[in-house]
Amino acid sequence: MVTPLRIAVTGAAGQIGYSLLFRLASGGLGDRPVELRLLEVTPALPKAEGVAMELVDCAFPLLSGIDITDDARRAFDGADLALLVGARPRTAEMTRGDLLSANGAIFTAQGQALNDVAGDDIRVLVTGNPANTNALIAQQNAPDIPAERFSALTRLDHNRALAQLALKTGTPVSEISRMTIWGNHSATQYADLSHAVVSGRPALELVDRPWIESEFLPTVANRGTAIIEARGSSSAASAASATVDAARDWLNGTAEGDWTSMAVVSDGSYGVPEGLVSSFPVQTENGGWRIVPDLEIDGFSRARIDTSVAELADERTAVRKLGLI
Ligand code: NAX
Repeated sequence: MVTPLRIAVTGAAGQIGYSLLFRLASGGLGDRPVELRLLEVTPALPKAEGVAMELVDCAFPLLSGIDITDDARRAFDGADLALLVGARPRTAEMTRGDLLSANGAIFTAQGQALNDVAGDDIRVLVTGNPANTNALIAQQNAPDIPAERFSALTRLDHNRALAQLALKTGTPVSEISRMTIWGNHSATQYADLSHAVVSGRPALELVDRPWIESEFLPTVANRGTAIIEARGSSSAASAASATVDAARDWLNGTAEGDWTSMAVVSDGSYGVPEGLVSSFPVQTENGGWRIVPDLEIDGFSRARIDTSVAELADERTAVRKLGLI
């Protein structure tokens, strides 16, 4: 019998959880059975129970078990994959420092619990915002887990960029490769078309600079806000879908000749200070990843990457000052 993939999902009773869990249980990561551990805060446990009831009612052939808990150590015990979705949202009265501090409390504790009890092959993907810095906090609080096992989600930004380019060029998404998101999962992120290929042709031959600057980049960077305005709540199904895409590619590998975008711990590549969790073009294979080397970065890209990376460096300084790392 195949051992099920043990997946811990935090924030399981939230909006993203409500979409993500069903994708995981229905084969989103492949045909290996899955055991789901739903981690929630105590008041949300009844809601998580309701989600679990619906998961049961789907009679998914690949779903081998569900556990619901408010204890991180129980959820992460022996886990192969931890999808850290639950986070403290920013409310109107909160400063940026308050937000980092509230999330710091969550991600220090979860990093320590992962360090103590997760499986040897654990991979940790952080979706909860501020995703890059939350991933940094968790990673720094899990000194026994190799740093390359931590990543933050920029796949939603990557998918948004693919979709906008597909719409503009009238090309199926499947015909587009080598899209890159650099930097932070925030409005400073940079969706780089310089290396993107559309049906075998460089994307830059098909779209012009004014479109990139005045439509493409702002649309991708501000898409989350546009969705909140239209829907009345933040992206959920697309965020869940991107989380599944990111986990699947991490575990199973990117397509030959292509790459994806993942925020990973920098080794200093492309001038991104070592240790920051920043988005890069990344190829994955056998559960590992490497930053695509030697891409040419022009002045336009350089300035935008630097702005986003500077924001990440500021966030790192802030969480250091708060004693979170
Ligand atoms: P919801 O508020 O619907 O759900 C969050 C859930 O997390 C709640 O049920 C809450 O009880 C739970 N939670 C809070 N603290 C927890 C803890 N310590 N342990 C376990 N569970 C905990 O938010 P949702 O819309 O699901 O979004 C979740 C997170 O994803 C937010 O931080 C959001 O900002 C972030 N996003 C990240 C995206 C990305 O691309 N990286 C895009 C979508 C989304 O904005």
